[in-house]
Amino acid sequence: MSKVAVVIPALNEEEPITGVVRECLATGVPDEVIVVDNGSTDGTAERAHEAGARVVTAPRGYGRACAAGVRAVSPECDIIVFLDGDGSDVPAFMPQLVEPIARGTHDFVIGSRTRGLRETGSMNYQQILSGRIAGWITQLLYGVRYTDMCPFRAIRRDALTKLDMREETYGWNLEMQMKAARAGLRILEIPVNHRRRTGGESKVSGTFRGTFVAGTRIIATLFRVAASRSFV
Ligand SMILES: Nc1nc2c(ncn2[C@@H]2O[C@H](COP(=O)(O)OP(=O)(O)OP(=O)(O)O)[C@@H](O)[C@H]2O)c(=O)[nH]1
Ligand SMILES: [Mg+2]
Repeated sequence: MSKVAVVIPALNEEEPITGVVRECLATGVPDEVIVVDNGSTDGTAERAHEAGARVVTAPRGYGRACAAGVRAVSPECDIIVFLDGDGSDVPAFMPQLVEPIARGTHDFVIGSRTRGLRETGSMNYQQILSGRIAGWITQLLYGVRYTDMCPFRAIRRDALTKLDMREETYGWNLEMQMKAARAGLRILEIPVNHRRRTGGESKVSGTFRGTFVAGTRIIATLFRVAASRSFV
């Protein structure tokens, strides 16, 4: 029987985090939910803990938070699910993400928000387009086409370890997709619904600075991973 850990990076998400953790637990899928907080100045950590999550801390940065969450996963968990802490991902899709891995047919199952139902305003034009372009590039490079850089995803823990993830900020998601494709993992993309964040403030797509910083980081990741010779 597979055991599942959920890792949620969260920075100043005191409003949405309670609902996110509760919705994850309500699916009955996770054996543990880990919220990774790095220097939130609000009640994110307390709320997450009250809702039933284990809270760990990490230095600032989306990728660093995800990596710290992975390190904190209990040894018995063999599947790791990632999703954002802002309430925009819909945890009810977790069984569909996890099942192909638990059944042994796939190693990496990623949601696609562009193929699912999207609440109006939940994704902007740049996010939709950049996910498509990244998918065309991975198809050219590795023969795997994604339609989104969706943060909601599940992966076999031992497969993730072999990917040797390095990205410390917003390139983390794309790095995982590229390395999973390059490593020949058995990959499945499924449509997932997407909502607007359920409270709090945008750190990335909702601000010009956030979009610029994340976009730059994502493009740098694309070149770095594509140019690297490692085949893990
Ligand atoms: N731990 C941690 N979490 C982060 C960091 N930056 C962003 N996050 C979390 O990563 C997720 C994605 O950030 P968002 O601000 O929602 O970015 P977005 O989805 O592009 O923008 P929205 O339109 O607001 O949803 C959220 O759960 C954030 O709390 C960080 O430096 N550390
Ligand atoms: Mg968001």
